[in-house]
Amino acid sequence: MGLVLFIDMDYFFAACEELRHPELKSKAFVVGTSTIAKKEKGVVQTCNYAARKFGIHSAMPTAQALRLKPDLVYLESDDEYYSMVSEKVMALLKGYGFPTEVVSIDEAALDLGETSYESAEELAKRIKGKIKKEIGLPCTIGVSTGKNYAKMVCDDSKPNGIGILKGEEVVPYLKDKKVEKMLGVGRKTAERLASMGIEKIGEIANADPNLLVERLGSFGKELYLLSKGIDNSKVVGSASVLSVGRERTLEKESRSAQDIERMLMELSKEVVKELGKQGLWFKGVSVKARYSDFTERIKNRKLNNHTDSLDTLYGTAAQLMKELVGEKYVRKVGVRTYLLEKRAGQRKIL
Ligand code: TTP
Ligand code: MG
Repeated sequence: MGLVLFIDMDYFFAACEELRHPELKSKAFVVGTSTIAKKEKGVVQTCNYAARKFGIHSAMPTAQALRLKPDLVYLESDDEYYSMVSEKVMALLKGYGFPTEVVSIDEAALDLGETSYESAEELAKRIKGKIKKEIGLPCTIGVSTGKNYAKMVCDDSKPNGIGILKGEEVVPYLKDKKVEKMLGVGRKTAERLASMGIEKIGEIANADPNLLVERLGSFGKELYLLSKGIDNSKVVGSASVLSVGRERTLEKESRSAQDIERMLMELSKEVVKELGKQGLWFKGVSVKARYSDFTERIKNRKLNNHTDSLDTLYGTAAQLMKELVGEKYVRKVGVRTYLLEKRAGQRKIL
């Protein structure tokens, strides 16, 4: 049986804070994006379990959290630090050698391939132990026949747990769950389903698949299959190469858009060719200008989707470069792609 292991760090930002401030462990505290002076204006990003006991949770206005627990400790979010800890966790996970998808800052999915539930559970225990020992953080792991199911059983096993959901248990397990529990079902989809009289996942399984497609497009089909225990989602292993780029000195220093754009096209073509060779596509574009006084400036843009299109790369690079070309003469230009992923085929739906 092909199995997926899904891991989600427990109360992640707050756990990172406890790691560097152990004295916080005994106190109820929240992490939020506002400064301490304006804490009442923001929302809670996350909080430790001591605060959760008072009903405080992610996305709650901080002002409300303070009403529930007046002596609540407030910490301002430190994204850079959490990203650094996240990178350590992800590197540890990738070290096991399975295709590994970094799903978010504190979640990842590992494609274990054909294996038994016993070996998967054994592995889950080892991973959990290693993250605790080497990084010092708690996590929860779910194992099932697909990414969606593994994530759901992971959520249900929180905190500090391991949950195994076997293939034959999936359908009964889903039956009475709210549709929102399914990955990708947000408020809008939930509302559309509600208008069809569907609130539980088991009701999706009994609905007319054609009607689901009519109302929800191809996601309707996917949901229908998921509700029947068929999870076609793939674990998309992230690329080991972090970026692919090219840079080159202009024949003559220039501030003419035409000269620079010609070079951008040349570089973009080379980058797309290299990406093609490695079977990658990109979501981030970055350009660099080095000026005649040897100073440099870089501009980045994140696209909405991954792509391998030369037009998109060149078009984005040219737009970004416009912001860098002005008074100063440019000597050298660079085009770089990042947020790379192995190119996926069309998402497979039966
Ligand atoms: P989650 O994994 O959803 O939450 P968590 O790790 O804090 O708690 P749990 O033990 O239930 O997994 O999110 C990961 C981090 O993302 C979380 O620590 C803070 C951040 N986050 C926000 O900034 N805003 C939000 O609304 C949520 C839900 C999370
Ligand atoms: Mg988490």
